[in-house]
Amino acid sequence: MAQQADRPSQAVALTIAGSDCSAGAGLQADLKTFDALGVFGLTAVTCVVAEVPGKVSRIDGVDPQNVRQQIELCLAHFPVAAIKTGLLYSPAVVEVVADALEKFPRLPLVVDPVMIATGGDALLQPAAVETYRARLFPRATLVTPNMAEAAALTGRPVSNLEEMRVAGERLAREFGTRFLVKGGHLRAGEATDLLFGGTAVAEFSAPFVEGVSTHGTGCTYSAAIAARLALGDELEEAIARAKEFVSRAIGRHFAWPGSLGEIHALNHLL
Ligand code: PXL
Repeated sequence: MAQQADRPSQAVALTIAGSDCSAGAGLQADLKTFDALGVFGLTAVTCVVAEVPGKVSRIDGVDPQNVRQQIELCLAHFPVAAIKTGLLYSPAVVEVVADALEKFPRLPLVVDPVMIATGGDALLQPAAVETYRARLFPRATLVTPNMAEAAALTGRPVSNLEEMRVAGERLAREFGTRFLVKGGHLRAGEATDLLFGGTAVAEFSAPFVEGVSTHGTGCTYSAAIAARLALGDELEEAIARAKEFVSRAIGRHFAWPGSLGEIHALNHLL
């Protein structure tokens, strides 16, 4: 059926994530990213975080049964073409996410295993890591740990490209899933990420931008990958375009004078 010009159709993506009141990370970053990439974003809220960049002051979980219903309603009523998960907060939420997705085994799923805020505050209940391993990693299309998360998942230090390689290969093998280990600033002037679990390791690099508070970079990156998957990209193409998008969002970040120094936010506007 032809679309009417005044009723355009749009690809739909769902983020299952926490709320960041400062709106640089969490589901707010995901929605801004979906918008910027031309994808209609749905949200299932897992927890509400009172925070500003560098300081988490409180987290309250949403009832897991409510999270389940948010996901089930979204999936029953919208043509969701890709999903990303961000902060899932507790083992019970990880369980209901895995349960709710069982009926949709082919839906592309990007799992950003958010554990710790950029400023160092804990976000995920530690017991949830086991649930991720048992229920969500094997189901994921792609898992996107940063170096700290890759270290937590393997129990070994991950602080250079060689250690990223060892960790990524091990994780991809253990779960039979693609893993994108995000390197941040390792090589002079470059931010390099490595993708495992395919026929060869793929590398994604972009210029490193100095001196920017990068709160929300991981959220934005995984949301952009999910958006591009919803638009029909193959995985490596989706990652390459998402990397470009994040780099631009960092490069053209906003800055405001604040009482404790300058405050920054990624710029998701095209
Ligand atoms: O950037 C990680 C992250 C993810 N999700 C929520 C957050 C944060 C960071 O602070 O608050 C809700």
